[in-house]
Amino acid sequence: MKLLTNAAGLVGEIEVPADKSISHRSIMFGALAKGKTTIKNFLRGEDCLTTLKAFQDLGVTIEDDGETITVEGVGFAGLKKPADILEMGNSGTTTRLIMGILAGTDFTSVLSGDASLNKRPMARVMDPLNQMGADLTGAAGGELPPITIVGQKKLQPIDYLMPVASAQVKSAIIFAALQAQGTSTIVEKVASRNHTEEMIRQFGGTIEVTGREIKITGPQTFSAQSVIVPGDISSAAFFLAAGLIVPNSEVTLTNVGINPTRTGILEVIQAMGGSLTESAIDEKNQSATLTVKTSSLKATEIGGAIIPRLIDELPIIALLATQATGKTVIKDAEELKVKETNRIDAVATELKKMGADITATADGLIINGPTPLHGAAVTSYGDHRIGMMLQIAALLVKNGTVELEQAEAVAVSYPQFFEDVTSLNGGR
Ligand code: SPQ
Repeated sequence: MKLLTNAAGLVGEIEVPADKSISHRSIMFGALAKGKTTIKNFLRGEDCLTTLKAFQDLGVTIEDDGETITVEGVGFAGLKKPADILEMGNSGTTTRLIMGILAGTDFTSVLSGDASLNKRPMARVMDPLNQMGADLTGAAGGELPPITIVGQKKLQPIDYLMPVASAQVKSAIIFAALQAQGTSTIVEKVASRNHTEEMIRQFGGTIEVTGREIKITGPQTFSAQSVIVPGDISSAAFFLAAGLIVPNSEVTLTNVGINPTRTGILEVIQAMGGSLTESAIDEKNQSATLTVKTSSLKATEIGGAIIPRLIDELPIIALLATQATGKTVIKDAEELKVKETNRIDAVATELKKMGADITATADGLIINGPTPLHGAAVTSYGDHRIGMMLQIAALLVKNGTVELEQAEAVAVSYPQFFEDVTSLNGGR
């Protein structure tokens, strides 16, 4: 696909799509609750539709009237053995969280995804769930999907010190702990997004969180809720960046989720000297309107505890750094290597093709800026976030064209992304 280049300025207001992490979890908690859960502003991106379909395959009635999703909850015990392999598509979140749910069933299920998903590490989830008494095995006895889950109705509680900072691993263990008899303690390596913990409370369950320590006593039951999903800060990130680096821009993004476990990018923008204002802050729904203007940016250092709070934004933050004055260092981000693609290598390789001064390191990136970007033939590697980052990079290209391979990957989290780029660019 030929990308939009040489933007004159992005101006206007958009509402970014619904939060992907919360949309996945709203289907899961809706299915596990007793009663009828309604979900408004559900993200109809490919990954969340994968979760929706998987729970239908597990015997849950889920209907979409185009506006509201209705989930007829069946409780943990009401899930039914699927007739076939459960298709996980490109979605790590669906795969890992559902492993924790299926660990406590009385049937066997098999999870398999696309070529990218089937290369992503699963031992991080299989190991603790096996310690709790379930029986999970990967392809050829290893840790890669297809994963076979032999459920165990009588799961044991666990005391688990997490070796990786991961909300998906944490959530999978939490889902299993909710079904176990007794109290489980999970200690996070570094605090990660807490949507699962928040939804347990929203659906009437109990969970104790003290710093990085989480205590859950099972078994628990949930009651149906009305969920309104806020906008996704990870999707907003592309237009926050575009508004800062495309000349003559002023972009306003409404209803953006600002859960503090997700807002690392806002701190980075401030540290880089970007013009960012927050308004219409809604404390209850954890959302706000964010406005950015073209700014002259300075380099920064990003590492340590902030990393899980901006892990999915690092590709677009790397692009910001190519336009900032000085040397930006991103470290402690080795988890980027096991996302939809190796995002450290993908970002460095593709931005280098466009003229950036960027080097991949073992746990991050080093970027010297500012550098003008030029036309090139680039690829998303089938990774939505790499594809969207490259379209924002292309907006800066004055001469030449940018041809993006596998542009369709953006539909995983942001189906109308290219339309929103065009509309903010005055329809051009
Ligand atoms: O679902 P998937 O494919 O893993 O999605 C990604 C993304 O960029 O959209 C990661 F590739 O987001 C993850 C995120 O990186 C979503 C997520 C969640 O909803 O719990 C948590 C993070 O992953 P992890 O492995 O750090 O827990």
